[in-house]
Amino acid sequence: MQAVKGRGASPSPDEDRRWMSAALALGRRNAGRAWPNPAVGAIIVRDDGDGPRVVGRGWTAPGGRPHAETVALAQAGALARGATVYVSLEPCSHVGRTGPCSVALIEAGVDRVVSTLEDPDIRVAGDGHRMLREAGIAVTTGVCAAEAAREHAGHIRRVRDGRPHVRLKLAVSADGFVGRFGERQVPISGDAARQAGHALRATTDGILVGVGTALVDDPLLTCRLPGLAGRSPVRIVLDTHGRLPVDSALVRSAHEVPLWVIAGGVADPRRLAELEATGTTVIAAPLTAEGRIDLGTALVALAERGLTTLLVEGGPRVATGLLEAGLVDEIFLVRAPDPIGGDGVPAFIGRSVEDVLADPAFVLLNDRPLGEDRLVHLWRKD
Ligand code: AOF
Ligand code: ZN
Repeated sequence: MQAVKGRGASPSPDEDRRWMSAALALGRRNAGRAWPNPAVGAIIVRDDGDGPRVVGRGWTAPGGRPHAETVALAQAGALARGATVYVSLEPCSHVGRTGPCSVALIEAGVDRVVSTLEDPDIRVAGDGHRMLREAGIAVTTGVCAAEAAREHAGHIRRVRDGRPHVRLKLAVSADGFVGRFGERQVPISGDAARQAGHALRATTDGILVGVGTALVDDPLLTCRLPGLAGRSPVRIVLDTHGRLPVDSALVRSAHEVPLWVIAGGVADPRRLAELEATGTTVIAAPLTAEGRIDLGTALVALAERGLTTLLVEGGPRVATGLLEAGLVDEIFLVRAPDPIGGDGVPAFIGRSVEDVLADPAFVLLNDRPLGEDRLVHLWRKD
């Protein structure tokens, strides 16, 4: 049977899923730096009767523009006419910093659009799919929807709940400790886990620690994988009293990698001005009745500044506080084989690691070896 030129045989649901997996993988390329936008991927495929071929690929650019579809369409040029476009999130329908992707797809004369989920952004929310259908384009949605919901969890959380998707990452010794009291940066996990941790930094918008961790560890919180140094997330310190020293590794690098300090109204304004003079952004946050920064409000402030995903790397008080407030969406727990013994710092306050692992709010996605350690990956149910 002769296939219609430019259209070919209709792909099977399996083929659709394979192309969509490719689109999702393209979108992942800019995870961690497309914020405030979702990191979307698009792939344009045409079949002139001799099998499918890719004529355009795109992914959301750093800072969120141009959108994935625009990039892929520009690459495909006239070859987009009659082709199928796989896009990892509903194409936008609003006039933003440029015209809507749905209009660009219609004008390019594509035949079919395959997408995953509706974009929860109220400016889109189904309108993109509707516009395409009204223009006579065949639209298939729901392909790889579960994968897309994970991929775009940050965007979805920010749009729906006004806060970033929170990833809690911690490395615990066999006896449940994350460090030793009074000691700086005690090595717990091995090299493979360290590299995976840095890869996670590269693909998350922001990284947060409490000032206690910043004071004890004097961390840099950048991504230090070869070739990925430019992928460091925004570094954020929760610092109620404005105690972060100006000669800390974080502040000294504030001109190279953004540093935001969230301080309470009790902090000395002169200290905060000193921090600002170093290029650090100071964000004022209200305090709770106990005199601590309200974590929920702090997360809202970060989402307002555009962050869609946040990696939390310590310490125990911040981790426990976020868990208790139901503000943790994903947990990466690296379990090392050796005990620390002696005066270890427990991972959580008033809760054991086993207790957190058994928390019914989470499902276990994965528990696998990672070098000499194990990586346990949990995901919040709702
Ligand atoms: C797409 N393709 O690659 C992305 C989309 O500020 P703007 O104008 O860039 O619009 C941002 C919104 O666009 C964002 O909230 C989300 O709804 C959508 N992101 N849409 O068609 C893309 N990144
Ligand atoms: Zn768009």
